[in-house]
Amino acid sequence: MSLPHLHLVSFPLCPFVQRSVITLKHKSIPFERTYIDPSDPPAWFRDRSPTGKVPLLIVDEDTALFESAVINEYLDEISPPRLMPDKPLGRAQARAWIAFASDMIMGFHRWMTAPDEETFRDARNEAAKGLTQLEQQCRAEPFFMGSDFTLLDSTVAPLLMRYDLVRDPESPWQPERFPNLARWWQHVSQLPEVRESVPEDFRERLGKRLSAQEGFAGPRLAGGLAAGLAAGGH
Ligand SMILES: N[C@@H](CCC(=O)N[C@@H](CS)C(=O)NCC(=O)O)C(=O)O
Repeated sequence: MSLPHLHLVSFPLCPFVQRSVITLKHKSIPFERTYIDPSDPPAWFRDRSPTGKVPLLIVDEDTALFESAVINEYLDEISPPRLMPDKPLGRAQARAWIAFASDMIMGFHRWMTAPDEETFRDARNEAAKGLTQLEQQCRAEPFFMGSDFTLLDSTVAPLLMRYDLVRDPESPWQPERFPNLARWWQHVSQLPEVRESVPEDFRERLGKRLSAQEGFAGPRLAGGLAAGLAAGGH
């Protein structure tokens, strides 16, 4: 089957873009990529995007798709084999947990950008609750839902990559508390499609973003990221 021309409009730090990149790379689907700054988007992007958000996938220079979960299902449908369970109930479960992981990305963002200590602690507690629920679902055999890579793996990887990088003594991500997720991440973080799903200077960009943030969380988390860098950890 011949594939359409795919143009992914991206932002280097965006976890939603990253999940589409992981799917594209996992399936070895060729694509063109343009980076924009969604906080100061070019006019052509404003014209084409109904939400003003990335990712935007322009198919055959004609149709613009938005919402990363929808983009991922489209990519999956046009390039077999499918990265979703065979049975309707399994697919419904995968979609539900994909939506759950999207909320957790927003939760990570609330924690990372908390303006004061109280918001930081509240966001931390909420995120820890979400991680506990993900932990109960994660089979890590070696993939999230079992022996096969699914769109849920593409979706959760950007979240864990960020928690793994942004270290803090009070981080909701404490690997020893979440052994399934930790085992899963140890495996999935080594996959080329995950390693190559962000720009090479991703940490530095994240560090700059945190340092530039005003309020409680930014400077504190930037310090943790720098310490991880100095120790050669990730
Ligand atoms: N639900 C959307 C979320 C996408 C999203 O929030 N993207 C951010 C960048 S990570 C964005 O473009 N923000 C610009 C804005 O909100 O104006 C999806 O899954 O695609």
